[in-house]
Amino acid sequence: MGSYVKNLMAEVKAKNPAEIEFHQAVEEVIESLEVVLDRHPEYRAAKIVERLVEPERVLMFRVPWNDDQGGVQVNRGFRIEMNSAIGPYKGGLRFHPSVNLGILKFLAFEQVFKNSLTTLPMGGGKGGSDFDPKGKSDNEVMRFCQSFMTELCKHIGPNTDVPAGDIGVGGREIGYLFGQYKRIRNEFTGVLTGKGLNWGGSLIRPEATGYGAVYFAAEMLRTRNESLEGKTCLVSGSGNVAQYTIEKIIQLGGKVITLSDSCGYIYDEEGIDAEKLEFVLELKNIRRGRIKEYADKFKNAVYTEISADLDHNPMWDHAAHCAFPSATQNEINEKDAQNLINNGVYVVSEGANMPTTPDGVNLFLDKKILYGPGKAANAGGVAVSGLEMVQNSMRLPWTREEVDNRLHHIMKSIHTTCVQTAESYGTPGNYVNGANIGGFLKVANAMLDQGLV
Ligand code: NDP
Ligand code: 2IT
Repeated sequence: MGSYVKNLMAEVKAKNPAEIEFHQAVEEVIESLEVVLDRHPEYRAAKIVERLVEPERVLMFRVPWNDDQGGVQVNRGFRIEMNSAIGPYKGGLRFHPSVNLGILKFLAFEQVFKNSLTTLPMGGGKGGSDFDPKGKSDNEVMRFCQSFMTELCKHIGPNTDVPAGDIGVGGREIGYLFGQYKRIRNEFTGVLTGKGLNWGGSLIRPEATGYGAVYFAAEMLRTRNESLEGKTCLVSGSGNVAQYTIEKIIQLGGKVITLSDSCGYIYDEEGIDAEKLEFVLELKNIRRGRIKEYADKFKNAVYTEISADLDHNPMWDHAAHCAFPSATQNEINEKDAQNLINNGVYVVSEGANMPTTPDGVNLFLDKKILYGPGKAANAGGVAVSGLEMVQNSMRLPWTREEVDNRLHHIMKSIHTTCVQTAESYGTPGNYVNGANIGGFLKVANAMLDQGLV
């Protein structure tokens, strides 16, 4: 680590104590950027990086709501408006008990670079709450969303800040949030993405992150004249991203043998076929059940609880070619990364945000496997959100084929940017540098153009 990175990291840590995920995300990016700053002293002089690590605005608010027993509940709401150099703030909302300022700042920071890579004009933001939708009734979720939006609606708008879904926020939550925004502001606009199809949503948005992560893996494989046909894949999570990752892998001739949730994972040696995936969609999206039920239904599958005491996750310890981490941050540590490599995995495409710890990432880079970091590999979701904004502006919906073709084209273009940028900065094949530098350049140049703001 050079002295510039060291000093900057010391400052970021001193100013933002205890925000460990934010420190991790910043350190990874600025390690990639040192070489860029050496080539471009104008970025250093304008303190572009120092400005990038400081959110333009942080909103934090009380969210009171009534539970079904009439009791009072209080949660905390957030929106981080990180950077608007190339477009309105854009990024998801996460509802999960682990949510705090540091986690949302890491996500908002990564979003800035990811959105820049999509080629669409979107700035970066992220928000959410420590509210846990698990075990809540639909009415409780609705009352929470209405209270959350009652404050948030003062700060967002289709040309200002456009939230979407993330962990714990899917179609149901976006519906309640949109309804309350419309009621208070008295306007029907594209203020959120991931909307229902008959009220402004885009076809393929639910599928987009998973499909995109698989398209990105296919592009990485193509650099070695290979495809996903016949490849065995490990997928973690069982939510939105995992579900459509599996669908696309099946379509492209691969086989998926794992799925998980925060309690445990299932291993299905025969592979999760379209019919079994149908069961998972119903289990997770309608009944909101646990993945354990998969092994109760399909007897050949084995369920294993994941204990927090273990120093590794046993689901990453199965023979396979590809891994698609699609649950949450830091779900692959160094030992997991070593297990993956020992088991023959040589393609990792990150559907989740920052799912691999820094030691794990370094191992993937040392071993020169095809490693697609989240900023690049999972950008398909926000890219189709951008396409939803385009359709809302035109008041004209596109067909499935139109959106899917555009998504595919965007993922290929992100892949090309990563490959070419990594090469021109002296680290061929390093998608981490490719994504960080590629995403940075566009934002940095826009910031220079717009003066000291
Ligand atoms: P969902 O809420 O639909 O699903 C999340 C899945 O991950 C669930 O299976 C959940 O299990 C599991 N999970 C969540 N937190 C943890 C945890 N702390 N430990 C273990 N398992 C956990 O979310 P998404 O599928 O939308 O998001 C998954 C990942 O993809 C996140 O990292 C998100 O930031 C990222 N992402 C999402 C995009 C989108 O468009 N939705 C776009 C780009 C990235 P359980 O049900 O037990 O909580
Ligand atoms: O992490 C992400 O890119 C998302 N959760 C999607 C954001 C969006 O605005 O669609």
